[in-house]
Amino acid sequence: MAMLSFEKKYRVRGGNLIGGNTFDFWVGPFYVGFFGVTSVFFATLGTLLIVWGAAMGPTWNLWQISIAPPDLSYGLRMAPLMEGGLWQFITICAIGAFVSWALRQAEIARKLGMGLHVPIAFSFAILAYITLVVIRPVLMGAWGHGFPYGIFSHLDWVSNVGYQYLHFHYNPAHMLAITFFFTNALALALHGSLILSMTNPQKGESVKTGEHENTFFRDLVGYSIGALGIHRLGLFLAINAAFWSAVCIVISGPFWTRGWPEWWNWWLELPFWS
Ligand code: 07D
Ligand code: 07D
Ligand code: U10
Repeated sequence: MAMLSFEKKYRVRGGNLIGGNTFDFWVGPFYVGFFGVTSVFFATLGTLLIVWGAAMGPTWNLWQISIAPPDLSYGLRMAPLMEGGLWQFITICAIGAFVSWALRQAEIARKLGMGLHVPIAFSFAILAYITLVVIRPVLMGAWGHGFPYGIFSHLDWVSNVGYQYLHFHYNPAHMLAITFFFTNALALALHGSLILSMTNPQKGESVKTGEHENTFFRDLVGYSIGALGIHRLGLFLAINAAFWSAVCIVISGPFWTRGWPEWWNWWLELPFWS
């Protein structure tokens, strides 16, 4: 969208995190800034490395392209480019791009005098990714425990790792994460439908108010969380979904090596039963 007339007054200098006013300008609708440049740099370099890896074969089929991490025998060392080194460089670029993007969000929020809620929320997605490709591999002693960069190959990785623990659904943190994801969808469906039902009236009807929103849920379930509350709840649910996802995978291997169903034996072993 072209620059809206009222946007001019928000396009102010300052608020940068580092480097004074480096790249403190806009290109079309985009704020550039120092971290915009680092975002573009890492994202471009990482993408080019993936394309280069794809060019080394064996396929140009988009679904089958895959850049694998090094073999487990390389441990935590750097590997030759074609034997996982490429995956290591792409991982560095991905982390560089994601962290730059979060800092860019923070910089823009500061310029506008807003809270830092958006970058804080995104940092939980970054945490989940870093848990998969850095924290867990380091704890297990080999980069080879990271997931491969390919559309279908990363699904194979999830399935294989899941079955290594016999039945991943028995992982208690996985249960929590899934419950947060599902609750998040329920909350967004309730909120989206409620707002549309208030603000998109039939022809001739007037737009309803916050009082109607509260009354609807009081009539239905006896309680309304309120306009601010539903957004707090949404953020809480989403952040927890990502957080417990990170927990469920970091405990699989570093802290629990057997099948997840066996973990539940603590219940049978309670002294209470004997
Ligand atoms: C809608 C925001 C837009 C983002 C999109 C994703 C790329 C990748 C790269 C050709 C909600 C853009 C995609 C840039 C292209 C190459 C090499 C976000 C929205 C549209 N996955 N995953 C997908 C990623 C992991 C899993 C789809 C990324 C873990 C399962 C897409 C990561 C595990 C399924 C994708 C990542 C895992 C998918 C749709 C990083 C556990 C599916 C994503 C960086 C988390 C689904 C074929 C989406 C699918 C799917 C991207 C990590 C499991 C290709 C970038 C290792 C079970 N994943 N994923 O809509 O259809 O997200 O797969 O961590 O069923 Mg995945
Ligand atoms: C990691 C993505 C981060 C993304 C970032 C941004 C770009 C830019 C550009 C669009 C975390 C990327 C941006 C690239 C794009 C443009 C322009 C998000 C990440 C930073 N599971 N399971 C989960 C369910 C089973 C298994 C999580 C359900 C089986 C393993 C979630 C089911 C077995 C792992 C989840 C189910 C199994 C998981 C994923 C049902 C397989 C993980 C969400 C109904 C046989 C993973 C941290 C997530 C995890 C994970 C859900 C089934 C195995 C809770 C609902 C039983 C091995 N599963 N799962 O983490 O926790 O998002 O990863 O059966 O590793 Mg599971
Ligand atoms: C919400 C809301 C709300 C709203 C909202 C929203 C939540 C209150 C008020 C927002 C929600 C939506 C809009 C709904 C839809 C969103 C989703 C479903 C989420 C998923 C989103 C997508 C799939 C879209 C993803 C798109 C992206 C990420 C944009 C991609 C853009 C870029 C890659 C460009 C980024 C720009 C940058 C980094 C800076 C500027 C740079 C340029 C213009 C390029 C030029 C480069 C330079 C000048 C730098 C030089 C480059 C260098 C040095 C690198 C060179 C390196 C080499 C190797 C060559 O609650 O209600 O309503 O709307």
